[in-house]
Amino acid sequence: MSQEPKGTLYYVDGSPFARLIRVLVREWTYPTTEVKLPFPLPDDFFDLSPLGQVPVLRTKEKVLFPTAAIASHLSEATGQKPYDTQLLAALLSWADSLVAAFYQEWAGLVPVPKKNALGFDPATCNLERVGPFLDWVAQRIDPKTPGAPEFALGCILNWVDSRRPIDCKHPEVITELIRRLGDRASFQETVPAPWSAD
Ligand SMILES: N[C@@H](CCC(=O)N[C@@H](CS)C(=O)NCC(=O)O)C(=O)O
Repeated sequence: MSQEPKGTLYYVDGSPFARLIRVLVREWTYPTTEVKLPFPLPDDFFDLSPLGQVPVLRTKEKVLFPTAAIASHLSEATGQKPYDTQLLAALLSWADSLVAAFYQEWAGLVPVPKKNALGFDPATCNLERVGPFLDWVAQRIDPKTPGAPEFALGCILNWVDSRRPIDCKHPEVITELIRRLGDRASFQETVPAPWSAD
C-alpha cells in the first residue's frame, strides 16, 4: 500500500475484529497506517475510544468504531457493492459471544458451587449457538465472490481454529470459503502470531 494513508488503524495482532478491518483495507485498497498495540490494551486507549476496544480507525474527520461502523465507512469510501449488513452484524455479534465464552475459559472462571441465579453456564450457552448459527450463515455466503461478511467469517473461524478449536463440522460451503480465503494476500499478510492459553 504505497498511496498516501487515509487513516490510522489501531489493532491487536490476535483480534479477529481487527483482522477483518486489516483484510478489508487490503481488499478494497484503502491505505492506512497500521498501529499494533499490546494486549491488554494500554489504559490511555480510552482517550481514543470510549469502548476501549480495537479496531479503531482514525481518519481526518472522525474516530470510527466498532468494527461494523469501520466496515461501512470503508465500503462507502471505496465504492463497494452493498453487502448483507444483517449477516455482517450477526457474525460480529456471534464473535462477541465466542470471545465472552473463550475469555471466561482462559481466565479460569467456572460456575462456583453456590446458587446460579441464571440456571445455566454462560460459556456453555455461548458455544451452543455455533452449530445452528453456522447452518444459517451457510445459506447466505458466496465463497467465489467474498464481501465483508465472508471476510468476517474467515477471520472469526481462523481465530477459533488457531485459539480454541470447536468440535463442530462446518457446512461444505464454509470449508470451501476458508480454503479460498487462505489463498488471498490479504489473509496471508494478516495471519496472527501463534498463541496458546496453556
Ligand atoms: N463488538 C466489538 C468487539 C471488539 C473487541 O472485542 N475487541 C477486543 C479484541 S478481540 C478488544 O479490543 N478487547 C479489549 C478489551 O475489551 O479490553 C467490535 O465489533 O468492534
